[in-house]
Amino acid sequence: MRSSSLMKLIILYSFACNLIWLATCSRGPVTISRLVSRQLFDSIFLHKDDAVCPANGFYTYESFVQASRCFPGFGNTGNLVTRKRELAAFLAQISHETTGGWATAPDGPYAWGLCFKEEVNPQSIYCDSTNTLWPCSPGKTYHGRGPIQLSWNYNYGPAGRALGFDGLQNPEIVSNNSVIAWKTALWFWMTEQRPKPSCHNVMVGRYVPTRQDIAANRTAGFGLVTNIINGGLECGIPTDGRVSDRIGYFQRYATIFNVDTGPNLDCQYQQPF
Ligand SMILES: *[C@@H]1O[C@H](CO)[C@@H](O)[C@H](O)[C@H]1NC(C)=O
Ligand SMILES: CC(=O)N[C@H]1CO[C@H](CO)[C@@H](O)[C@@H]1O
Repeated sequence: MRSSSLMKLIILYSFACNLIWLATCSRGPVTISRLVSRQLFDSIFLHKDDAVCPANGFYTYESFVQASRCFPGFGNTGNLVTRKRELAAFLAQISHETTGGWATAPDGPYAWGLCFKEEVNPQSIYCDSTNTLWPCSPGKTYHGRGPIQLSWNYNYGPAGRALGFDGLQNPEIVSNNSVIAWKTALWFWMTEQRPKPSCHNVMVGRYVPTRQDIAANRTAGFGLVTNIINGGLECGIPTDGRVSDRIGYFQRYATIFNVDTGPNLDCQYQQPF
């Protein structure tokens, strides 16, 4: 068999496996509701459905639970403390990404997660044109959308491929379909994108630093997750306001879940990936 036909066969095979996964995953077990009930969820996101929040009505508890069924390891790996800490870290990072809070906001700055579904005033269309694997579609913009504010063609492309939508031609679906929006956030959280580890593996103690990671001070902890998400802009610099906002959310949620945050909350001494 010529190697190009073999390549096609492999692609077809992985595509078929992915279709099967997609078709069955939405009927997977519901485990996340054991850690976070609707009542607890609502007490975490006190203002997400306020009229002033552009995302009001969008990020429902039901769609979060539904999306989590495709990621059975999420909040379901390790002992109870580890599971709660991972969930608190995830909810904290998406809260910062979508925050509507400010220093003197009602109920404090960290009660305003999930206020936005789309980036306000994007400064670019987030098209990395050097990326030929995931080429941008004309007229489309890959600015932040959804709980994790998925950005860039090289994230929309693979997220869509994994989750069953055309991320390059139809990026808008991430701000139009709540279950897909949650799935993109969980996909980002669970998926290793080398040389970065997955956020999930960092929070459940499965991160194995490489020699480069050790030289760059990339030690496990919430700060490393921040580094994975936006380290290029936020890490390796003295006290960044965005990093402190992420930490503030994490501390509030860790208290709510009654777990400690673990070490290395900050990434100011870490080099970005
Ligand atoms: C690693 O962290 C220490 C402080 O803990 C800092 O002095 C050093 O410059 C850091 N190294 C790198 C490569 O950033
Ligand atoms: C029906 C609906 O919600 N449409 C929205 C889809 O997303 C785009 C932007 O990403 C919005 O402008 C539409 O209003």
